[in-house]
Amino acid sequence: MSQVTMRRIQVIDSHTGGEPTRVVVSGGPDLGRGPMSERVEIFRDRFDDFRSCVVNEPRGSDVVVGALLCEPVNPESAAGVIYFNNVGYIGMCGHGTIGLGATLAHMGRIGPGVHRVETPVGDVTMELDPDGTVAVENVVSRRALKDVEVDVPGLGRVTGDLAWGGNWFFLVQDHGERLDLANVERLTEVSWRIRQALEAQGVHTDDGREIDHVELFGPPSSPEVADSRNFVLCPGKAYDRSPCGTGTSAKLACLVADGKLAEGRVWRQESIVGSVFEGSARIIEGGVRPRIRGKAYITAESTLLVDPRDPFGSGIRT
Ligand code: PYC
Repeated sequence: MSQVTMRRIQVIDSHTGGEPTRVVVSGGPDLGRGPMSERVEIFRDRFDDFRSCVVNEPRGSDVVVGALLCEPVNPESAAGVIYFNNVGYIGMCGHGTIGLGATLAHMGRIGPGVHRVETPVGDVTMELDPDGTVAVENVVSRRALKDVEVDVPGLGRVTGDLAWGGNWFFLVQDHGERLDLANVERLTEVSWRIRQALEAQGVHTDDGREIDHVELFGPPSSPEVADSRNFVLCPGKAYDRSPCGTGTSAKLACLVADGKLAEGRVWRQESIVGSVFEGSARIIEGGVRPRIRGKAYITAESTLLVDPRDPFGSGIRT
């Protein structure tokens, strides 16, 4: 039998509050030396097959968030990173940055302390505690619009806030749904319909793009555990198993804007699977600087192999 040369992609997998992150540590495309905002465009234009190969079936699944580890522009940064999912690229990722911190610690590249990470939407920091907990200081987050009304077929009028937390979110409090893991199919359907209605009714981000994350809120499983529980629908229709770092950042921005959360006070956000992030916000010009704290666990170190003859070498795109 003739020998074929396989492409080899080294990855380290982790999960943060149940949500997986797959960090590509070697074997990724060369995106040059520009800022991450430029490199993500090169990634999108020229290497999108690589994205799909790493996170989509048969090597991944709809739930996996990929993180391409990059050489940073500033040598004082710990890393540059570009996050991606089953359908495209996301600006920042909170659970992913907590996973990245755990991964870099696992690789022996960082120790306890504060480390800067460059992302396509700006620099963030991650503070690694000796016990492995990571606190992410996210990009400036803000509420763009309050009480936006949208008519959702089959649901009626839904009211929500539009906020940026490193990704764009539509945050809904009064939806009448049960936020329970047994109800995720219904929650997925409801959130998807809300997203489609936003698009159909021309509710966009302030630079005219589609709002691609929908977040539903409800009471926590217990007031001892958290202040609120959420269900977050991601752009490719998978739901976030974690409380979503960027979604929690958007929530913090709304709470502070409404005078419901004081600067520095801890907000405990529970996810639909029961994991909790601790968040707090510092008020700065243009919004708040959120701090999101959580813990990730390493689940695998592996080498993805891509046979050039494999018809699904670029993953199955949905
Ligand atoms: O934790 O920010 C987050 C996130 C975004 C998409 C999935 N998780």
